Amino acid sequence: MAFLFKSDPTRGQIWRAAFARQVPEVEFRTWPEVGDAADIRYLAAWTVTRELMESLPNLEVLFSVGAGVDQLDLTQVPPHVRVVRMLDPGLTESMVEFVCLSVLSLHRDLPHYRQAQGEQRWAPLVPAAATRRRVGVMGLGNLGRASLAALRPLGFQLSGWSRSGAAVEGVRTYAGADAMPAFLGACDILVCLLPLTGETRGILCRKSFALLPRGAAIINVGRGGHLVEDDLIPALEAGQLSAAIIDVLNVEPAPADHPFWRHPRIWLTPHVASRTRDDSSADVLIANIVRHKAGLAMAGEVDRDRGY
Ligand code: NDP
Ligand code: OXD
Repeated sequence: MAFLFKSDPTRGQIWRAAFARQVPEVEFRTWPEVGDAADIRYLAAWTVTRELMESLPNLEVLFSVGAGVDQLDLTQVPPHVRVVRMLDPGLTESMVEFVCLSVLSLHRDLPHYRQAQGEQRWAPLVPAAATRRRVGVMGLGNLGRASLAALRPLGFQLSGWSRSGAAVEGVRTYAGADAMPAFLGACDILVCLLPLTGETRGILCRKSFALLPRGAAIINVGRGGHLVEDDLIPALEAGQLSAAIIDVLNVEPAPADHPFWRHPRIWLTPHVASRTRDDSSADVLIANIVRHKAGLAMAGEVDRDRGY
């Protein structure tokens, strides 16, 4: 029985050592050194191709090395292969930091001060109380909930939107498409932490911006495909939005002529809100292999029909 690793080589060394310590009976192989492909039961990758899938006749579980799975193109993955996303506590910790940093930056008007500094203007604003600032998170999964829990002690008015609208302590929750206008209407700062699916693609667009209070700000730490990029600058220029922190784009890295690079009200970061941590993720993945071998449910298994 073998595990095939197709990701960053440094991470591979750390995972290999963890496998040797914790599950020595599972042989660790690193792509493209597949060996006898019939041995491979488990694969961990960021992306896969049809050729790779067809070359692994006994594959049982595909582990995403990230929290998202949209990049895997599940149409190339045979239906019997189970797909599991990464629930790494280290990744969650980094996302929480980034969301708090971004919300606080917008709350305390840092895009305004960066722009004013560039123009040598001393332009103080009266800071709003956090208790008067409404922060809404789209996506109440692992990352959305953890981010809300960290924002809560700061005093913000918190709301969250998801398909089911499941309760979150200290957060006003909204369920499904019908509740989206009411949710958006009460967000001064909107954070997107949705998975990218057929239903969520393009959810940040002219229409949803119009439902936000005038002057709201957005943070997209989900996927580039959530944002209709052509709609962002017009919304900023019209004053409907005041600022945007954009960590993910449709095409990464951003091409040199991408208009977001130079817009004073857009802060662009290179898909760094979070990342799977090499050490903590090994333990999570190995725990899932142990569970799978014992016939138990794995943490983070994806519902392939839902797409997340
Ligand atoms: P989860 O799968 O745990 O949570 C997804 C949430 O989105 C759930 O609350 C779900 O609702 C909700 N949702 C899904 N579809 C819809 C829909 N159509 N309408 C309303 N709500 C919906 O995901 P994670 O929290 O682990 O991760 C979220 C995303 O963050 C990842 O998919 C990835 O794209 C992104 N990410 C970005 C990173 C970065 O560096 N920028 C790093 C890591 C992840 P319900 O609860 O009802 O099922
Ligand atoms: C992820 C990511 O999905 O890094 O983990 O974007």
